[in-house]
Amino acid sequence: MSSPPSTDAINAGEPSGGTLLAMYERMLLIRRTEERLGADFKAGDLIAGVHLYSGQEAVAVGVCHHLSDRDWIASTHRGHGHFLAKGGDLPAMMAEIHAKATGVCKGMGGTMHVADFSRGILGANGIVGGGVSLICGAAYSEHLKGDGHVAVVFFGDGASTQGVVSEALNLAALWKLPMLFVCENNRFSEFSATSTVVAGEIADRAAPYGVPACVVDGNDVNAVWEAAGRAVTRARSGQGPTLIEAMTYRLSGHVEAETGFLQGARYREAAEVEQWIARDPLRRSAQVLQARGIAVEADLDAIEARVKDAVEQAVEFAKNSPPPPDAQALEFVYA
Ligand SMILES: Cc1ncc(C[n+]2csc(CCOP(=O)(O)OP(=O)(O)O)c2C)c(N)n1
Repeated sequence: MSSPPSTDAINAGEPSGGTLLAMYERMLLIRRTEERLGADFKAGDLIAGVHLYSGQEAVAVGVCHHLSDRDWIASTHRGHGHFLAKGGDLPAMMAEIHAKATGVCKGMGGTMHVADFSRGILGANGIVGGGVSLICGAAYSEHLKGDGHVAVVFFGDGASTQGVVSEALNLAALWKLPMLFVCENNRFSEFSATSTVVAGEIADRAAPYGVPACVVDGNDVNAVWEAAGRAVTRARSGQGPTLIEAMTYRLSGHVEAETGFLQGARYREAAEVEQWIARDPLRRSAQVLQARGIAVEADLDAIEARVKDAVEQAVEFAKNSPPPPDAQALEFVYA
């Protein structure tokens, strides 16, 4: 399920009906995958807590729809959505999260290290801000090759406070690296509201380096697609990096292992969550598809059935796969 580069992306303007449908299906695949992982974690079927991407799907999908396997992404601890949006293989990711030998990293990485270099996926990352420096290397490499490929880093509002973001903005601007900085402002850094840990506006951090920035509705896949299209075109043509701040909201807890979400040590109000559920990127995308006559309910039902089947098959594959052999424990450790 690799994402081909979208031709209408280059022309900017409105995404075609086919693009809108494809983006909807990819977002749904991410949502249903995350819901299943959440349920499987609660059932005790996973070996580690998972950081779910539910609610933020429009960001990864709107950006990655412009990318091919030859472009690079670096992700965060909340990385399943980026992996799938970039065309990563769902069964291989599922097996990885289940720590199985058939996993995309042979079961050695797990949820926070899903990576597939053959698809341009440098991986999820447990180090907050870690992807920012990694992607600079990929962008520099593409800059030297000059083939028009780009490198995109996704990072959170919490990560925006890391010094490495300033260093990367400086380097990317100075060397005109073909790069996108995509900040997913989901309003929380673990259990702290962004307003309590981030000074000023994140998008404003680009200006001192002469890097253009924009703020988009991160729950509107069309808006993300349009902003990303402009930034990718700019990067591919050698004009340098762009910072996109996508305003969004995570609909799950910080990590599935947490107990504080809306109970106990409550850190966000039910009314706020309800407001964001009303702005669910999937529901909005479905409304656009129907309002524009691109899809009727039966089409959406068919997509839902296809996605459900794909998730089910991936889980079966993961559960029926063997664990890595003991002898593998010391492999892939040293190069
Ligand atoms: C360098 C580093 N510092 C702290 C942590 C602990 N930590 C894990 S997730 C997280 C919050 C990250 O917030 P944000 O970047 O906004 O991403 P979000 O979880 O909202 O997607 C923190 C502080 C870490 N993993 N790495």
